[in-house]
Amino acid sequence: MTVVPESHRPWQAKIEAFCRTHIAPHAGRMDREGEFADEVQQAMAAEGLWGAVIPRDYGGLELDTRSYAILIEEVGRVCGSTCLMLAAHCSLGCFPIVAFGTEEQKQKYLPRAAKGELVAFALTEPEAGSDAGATQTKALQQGDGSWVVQGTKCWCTNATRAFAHVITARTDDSPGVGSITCFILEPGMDGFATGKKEDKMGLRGSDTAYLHFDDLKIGDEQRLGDVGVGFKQFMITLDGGRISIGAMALGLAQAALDVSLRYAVEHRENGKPMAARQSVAFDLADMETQLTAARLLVLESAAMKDRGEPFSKYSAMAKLFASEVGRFCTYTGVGILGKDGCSERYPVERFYRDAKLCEIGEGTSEIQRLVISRALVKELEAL
Ligand code: COS
Repeated sequence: MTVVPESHRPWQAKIEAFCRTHIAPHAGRMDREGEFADEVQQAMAAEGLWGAVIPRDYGGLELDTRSYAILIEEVGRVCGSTCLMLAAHCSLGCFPIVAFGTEEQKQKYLPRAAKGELVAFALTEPEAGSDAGATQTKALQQGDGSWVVQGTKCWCTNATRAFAHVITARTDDSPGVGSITCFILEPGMDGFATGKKEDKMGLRGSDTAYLHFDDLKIGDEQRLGDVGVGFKQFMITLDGGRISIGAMALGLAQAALDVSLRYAVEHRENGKPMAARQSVAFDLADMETQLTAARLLVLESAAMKDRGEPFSKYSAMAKLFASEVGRFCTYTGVGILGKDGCSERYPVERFYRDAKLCEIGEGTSEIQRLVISRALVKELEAL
């Protein structure tokens, strides 16, 4: 049984089967080689999955947020690297264009994104990580209305594969968050360069690299939203993105439980299945309990988003809790498998390496605690 609502179970079953057939066979190789597989990108494109959050008018699936979270969880259950690239494309790349783009920008970028050409989101910089307001990339407007962009972004997911990048830059010299504006850049533009690729501990098949902008000149039509509202736009974007990182952590946690349970039932010690040993049985029980609680939080924050209710605190709680559950379940899974847990014969060590990154990307656990506690204080002040 599952806490996934009955209405969403056929979708879950369909995606589970797709992932087993088209993604799982490539997951170990992508991790070992540190390279995303073209055939996975193409199979997902044929299924329309890159268009998950794009409206139907632009060729997307226009999924409700619970269906999207289920999609992300199921992809995460077989491959964290593919999952991160899908989540970054949908929640961070496509969402801001859907939410803040002009009709021309939507027509230009969304149909291609829905067909499986990737979109990236470049926010983090060498000196602006958790303090996202410290952005140093600059965009200076010229007399003819065009902009010249100068700066460096790092830890950008989909960096080398994307055909469009949503970026943030400071558009005047004032230090506050009110001088940050979003733009859409394309890799073919003069002055755009992809830099060093990250060699990561986990999610190794995902495409993460630096981006450099050197006197990159763009027209004003590449500006995404009004001047000076970029910080708020990406805070809203990250609110939604955190649901997907929570869902991804669920997928990795569920994958660890799947492997551990089967192992504990099939492997015998002193003539009895390992699952009969109380310490292993209790570990399995804790994994299932924590996983179910985290799934309820992820699904409820997704439902709140769809109902149009304020969900920022809930998505932060979902991301915080699910990513810690992801670490717990994958760590515990490695322990249940023991020596086999440390071997690449079983994927649980990959799930463990992948899960740790869910506690860091799209806002560390400390940032989620900041968002949650600030929301609590605001709620009290509003009484
Ligand atoms: N939705 C809409 N607006 C928001 C918002 C949200 N979720 N969160 C903040 N804002 C607004 C605030 O209302 C404030 O507006 P006013 O100046 O009009 O009052 C403005 O944004 C600044 O907010 P705040 O003062 O809270 O900003 P801080 O600099 O203190 O930063 C944190 C807040 C730490 C939460 C933010 O920097 C953050 O989320 N950092 C993590 C970034 C991150 O996740 N990076 C990983 C990226 S992975 S691609």
